[in-house]
This record gives sequence, C-alpha cells and structure tokens, in this order.
Amino acid sequence: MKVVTGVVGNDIHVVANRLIELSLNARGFEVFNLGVNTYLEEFFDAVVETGAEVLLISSLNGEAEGWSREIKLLKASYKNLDNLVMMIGGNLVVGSGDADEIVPKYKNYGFDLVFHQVDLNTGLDTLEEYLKQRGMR
Ligand code: B12
Repeated sequence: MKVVTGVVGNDIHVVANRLIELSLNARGFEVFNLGVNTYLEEFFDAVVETGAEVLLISSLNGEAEGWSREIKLLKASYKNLDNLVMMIGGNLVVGSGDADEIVPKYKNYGFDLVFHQVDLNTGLDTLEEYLKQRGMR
C-alpha cells in the first residue's frame, strides 16, 4: 500500500519525518516522502501521481492548523480522492494544547486520524487497525 508523507508548511523539523519513513517501510508500506517544508498542493499532487491510498502529514512547529483549514476545499478540487485516508500528527498547536479539543477540530477539517503529541508507533498501529477494519489491508 502506498503512503505519501511529509512535514506541512514552513516546518524544517526533519527527524520525525525520517523516522516515519523508516517505520512505514518496516511495516511494508511503499513510501513517497516529500520531506520538510511541503505545501498542501504538493501533497495532493503526489497522491494523484503515485495513486497513494494514505496521506500522512506531520507538523512539529505547531503551524498545521493554519494550513489544515483549507484542506477540505483543496481536496475537493482534485478528482477521485474520496477514499484517501488522511492522517496528521506531531505538535498540532503551538504550545501543549488539549487533545480533547484538538482532535475533533482536525477531524472537522477533514482528517480521518489525528494524533496530537502521540507516539509514532501508537499512531501507526492505529492506522493499520483502521485500514484492516475497512478491508484495505
Ligand atoms: C531539534 C529541534 C529543532 C531544530 C530542527 C533541526 C532539524 N532540521 O530537524 C532547529 C534548531 C533547527 C529547530 C528550529 C525551530 N524549532 Co524546534 N525543536 C527541536 C526539538 C528540540 C527536537 C525535535 C526533534 O527532532 N525531536 C525528535 C523527534 C524524533 O521527535 P518529534 O519531532 O517529537 O517527533 C515524534 C512525535 O512528534 C511523533 N510524530 C511526529 N509526526 C507525527 C505524525 C504522526 C501521524 C504521528 C502518529 C506521530 C508523529 O512521532 C515522532 C517520533 O516519536 C523540539 C523540542 C523537543 N524536545 O521535541 C523543538 C520544537 C519542535 N521546536 C519548536 C520551535 C518553536 C522551533 C522554531 C519555530 C524556533 C524558532 N523560533 O525559530 C524553529 C522552527 C522553524 C521552522 N521553520 O520550522 C517547538 C515547537 C513548539 C510547538 N509546536 O508548540 C519545539 C517543541 C520546542 C518547544 N518546546 O518550544 N528546532
């Protein structure tokens, strides 16, 4: 299964991004890593180009929210992305924040799976379970 990943916006934190690529590879995913400083259009263009079923976005500097507000509109402007599984994680606000408020907000922006300051392996276990439940894996 193909996954497009990267770090959204003007965010240069690269370490988690490399770990995500390695961990997804170890779990048998085919990974297209766009790296740091990636804009939403680039994510969706890569999804279309590769035929990826999962888009996994990271944000570490807390700026994701500013970008995520536009995501539903942007996604709708591409064809055939209705079944794309959208996942986001890292530091999803500036400061610590409260996951009970942050998670529903990001789900409302259009993400299926949201992980604020959650360990990567927990997030990837949840992704695999989610894909299994939908018969995708
Ligand atoms: C190293 C570092 C830097 C380096 C980055 C070098 C590089 N090229 O990567 C430098 C010094 C350049 C830097 C710069 C900045 N940084 Co900095 N940085 C850090 C630091 C110390 C460690 C980050 C790191 O690599 N951790 C190791 C990785 C493995 O851990 P991680 O990033 O947390 O990722 C894990 C989880 O978040 C999770 N995860 C990540 N993505 C995803 C996705 C999913 C789906 C899931 C499930 C999980 C997941 O899994 C990862 C592995 O467990 C953190 C503080 C800290 N202790 O975390 C601050 C930190 C991330 N930085 C911060 C900030 C603010 C900045 C700057 C804006 C500072 C400034 N004013 O200039 C700039 C960023 C500029 C920009 N354009 O982005 C803040 C972010 C604050 C926030 N979100 O509220 C932090 C948290 C420091 C702080 N406490 O204030 N930084």
